[in-house]
Amino acid sequence: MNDFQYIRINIEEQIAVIELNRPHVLNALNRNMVMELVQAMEMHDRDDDVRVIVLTGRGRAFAAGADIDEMASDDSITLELLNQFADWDRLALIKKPTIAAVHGFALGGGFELALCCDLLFASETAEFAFPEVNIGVMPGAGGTQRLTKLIGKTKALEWLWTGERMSAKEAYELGIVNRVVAPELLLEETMRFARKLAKQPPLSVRFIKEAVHKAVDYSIYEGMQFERKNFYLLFSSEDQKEGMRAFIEKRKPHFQGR
Ligand code: CO8
Repeated sequence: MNDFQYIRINIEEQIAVIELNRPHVLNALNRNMVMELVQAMEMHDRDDDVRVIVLTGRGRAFAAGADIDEMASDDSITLELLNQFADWDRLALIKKPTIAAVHGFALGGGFELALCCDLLFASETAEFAFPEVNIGVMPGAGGTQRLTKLIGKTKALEWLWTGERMSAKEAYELGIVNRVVAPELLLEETMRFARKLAKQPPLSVRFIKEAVHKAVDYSIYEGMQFERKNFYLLFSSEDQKEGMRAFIEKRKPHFQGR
């Protein structure tokens, strides 16, 4: 079960709890971690003994985004050929209910991952943001589409343009988060809800999910193809190189708009 390098899995009472497990880099999402996560999710999706999947992060963050060290020297063509977002597309096809239990940072790709889940439970200390703009890029795994569908165009643009952090309370008020709970109760409360969901008729739960997602996501695929090209394009810019280099060198970036 735990043959994975970057995630840990625990199954109890028909609930699979998947934990992102790179705490030394705040669970920064490298490509292998995402591949493992997709494999694990699909495995549990097909397992009759699992009814709900909970996703959480080990250490002090849920996930601080894509692994900047891994992608800093990428260019547009490498990204197009890698086609990493095909893995993310598979996450959106999971049929069983998924719940993100978020504490600490959920930034960039980490926020996108939380938004891929059906429900989001947050600790009072959770902080959400799309800081990609600060390193000269933009979300690439559905962020512009999913956030906009959830909170509307004007609010989404503000968060995406500024890259500012959103508290758990703000995320709750915007309708992004289902529950905000004390940090020490996050997993307990999430599991309590997951157990309730696991007792519901699985087929009804499955078909309700499918129908609701159709209503929300009808044209998301087209939107994400568009987003992806723009994400790749930014890797041709000097500002992307400068933004990521500055992060790694722990200094302020100097952007020139090219
Ligand atoms: N990538 C790589 N390493 C990271 C990342 C990251 N995203 N985030 C944190 N780390 C590392 C740090 O480099 C540091 O390592 P070390 O100890 O070796 O120096 C360690 O984690 C701890 O981080 P800090 O010392 O910086 O901890 P602080 O508490 O001071 O700060 C922050 C925490 C605010 C989260 C800070 O680390 C930060 O700003 N991180 C980057 C956040 C960010 O910009 N995320 C967006 C990345 S871009 C993105 O997600 C694009 C999505 C595209 C699609 C998704 C594909 C997977």
